[in-house]
Amino acid sequence: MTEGQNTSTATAERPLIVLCYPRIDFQANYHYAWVPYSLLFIADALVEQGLVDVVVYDANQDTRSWEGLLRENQNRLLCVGFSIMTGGQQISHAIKLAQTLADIAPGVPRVFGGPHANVLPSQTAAHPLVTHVLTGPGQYTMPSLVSALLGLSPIEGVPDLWRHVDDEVLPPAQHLPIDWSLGPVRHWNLLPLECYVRADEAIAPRTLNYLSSYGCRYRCRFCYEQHYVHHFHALPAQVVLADIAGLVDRLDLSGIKFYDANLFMDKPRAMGLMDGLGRLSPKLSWAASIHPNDIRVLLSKDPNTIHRLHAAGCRRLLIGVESGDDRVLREIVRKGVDREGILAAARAVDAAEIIGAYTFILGFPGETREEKQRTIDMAEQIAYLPTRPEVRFHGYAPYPGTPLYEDAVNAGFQPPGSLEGWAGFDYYSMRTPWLDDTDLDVIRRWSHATGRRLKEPETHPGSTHHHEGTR
Ligand code: B12
Repeated sequence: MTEGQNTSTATAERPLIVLCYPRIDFQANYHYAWVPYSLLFIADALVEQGLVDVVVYDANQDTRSWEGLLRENQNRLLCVGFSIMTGGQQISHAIKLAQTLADIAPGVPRVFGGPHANVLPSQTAAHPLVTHVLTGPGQYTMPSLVSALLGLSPIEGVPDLWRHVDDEVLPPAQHLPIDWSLGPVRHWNLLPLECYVRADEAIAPRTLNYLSSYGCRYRCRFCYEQHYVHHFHALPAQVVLADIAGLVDRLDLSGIKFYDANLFMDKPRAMGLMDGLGRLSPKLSWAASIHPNDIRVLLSKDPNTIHRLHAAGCRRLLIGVESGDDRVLREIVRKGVDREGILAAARAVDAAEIIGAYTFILGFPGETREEKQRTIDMAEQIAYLPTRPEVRFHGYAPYPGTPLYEDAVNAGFQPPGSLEGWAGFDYYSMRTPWLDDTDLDVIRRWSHATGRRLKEPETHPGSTHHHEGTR
């Protein structure tokens, strides 16, 4: 990143907010660069509010020194926000960056937010280096905190704010109403977008990621999504299309990877989006996540829908299958679709020549060897479909805030008891009582496998940790 590129009209006297996206390890294993949308939405709202300058620091991409940035601005820093998700060592990197800030400017509030903080706000706020935690969508809560820090409104009025005062964690006095609506980004120049445009071999030479909705109405029991927003919030199709057309123009894009948990949650909206994307000129290639049951629903309405998706530029669909066993799908995961439904969806996607990227999970609490084997058999069946879809296995990792996490804890999983403890929680290296050596071997061999590659004798580059997919 080049200095100044992501600073809103800076003036020496204005207070400054730095929003930091700490590094995620294994980034080197991905072929891609992810726009830190979490912080972009917040920075965008702060620019609109007009009270402060804003800098977004993406530690995955930024070439500036963190210490240098803080020292240079220490006299006007109003607060620094850190985004954290569980895993990928992001929490431990956040703690280090917060320590540097505390050393340079001890009085500047260190505000934490993001998926991990949303789930465990009180434990996060209790960490000695954390002064505030804001849960939920930061574009609605952060401007309110800024106004309070500037003395323009009472701190008690800030929704969903947890404060670490002396040795105590004070819970929020207010909550954000659940019926907030999602607005588009207005200040794309807050990030040097060009550095996030990458080639994706299954999509297009100039591909950028894009987020058009929050949440998912399915209730898969291992997934964090249901914890976060409870409701599904989405930008209208027309807004998304205009926004994407602008980005295509500005960045000469040829591809879009949708970040949405499930782009097809709202079918009429998704179809409107699809038709609009199909009409864009020049034509874009794109990829998205879809729940296998949504493929079933779309096909039941019109068997031609998947072909229409391909005609509209859809090149890859990320599909979470999780298990090939009906009991596991029904009782443990509550996936909302059975094995036959998944196989039918996979065949339809294949017939439309869209690349399916299928993910499977092994090692759910209470899963038997036979059930795991059915999953492996089904993955193989899918991997050898004519288009040779991508198939990956992951070990089940209990993420806090999910219903299955409670089951895992009841069945003997011992979760970390502090933010520091969660810093070491790693999705790739974690072991639970439900993963044995056979499972680990399957996960290793299939971590970046396609039907074709499975025929190869062994280790292709990046086989142990590779985990790319639509993400
Ligand atoms: C892109 C992405 C990634 C990228 C991250 C890079 C990047 N720059 O974003 C990559 C691919 C590296 C990644 C990796 C992983 N990811 Co991921 N990822 C996502 C994804 C698809 C989008 C994230 C996003 O931008 N969301 C949109 C923004 C706007 O939402 P948000 O992050 O929640 O931010 C809002 C609020 O939380 C809040 N907020 C966020 N930060 C802050 C900070 C402050 C100060 C404040 C006040 C508020 C605030 O305000 C934001 C704006 O509204 C999400 C799913 C999703 N659709 O959200 C999963 C998700 C974040 N990932 C998740 C997980 C588990 C992982 C992995 C650990 C495992 C995996 N799934 O691969 C790995 C870990 C890394 C590794 N070892 O490889 C989980 C996190 C669950 C949790 N409890 O933390 C999610 C939610 C998926 C899920 N449903 O389970 N991921």
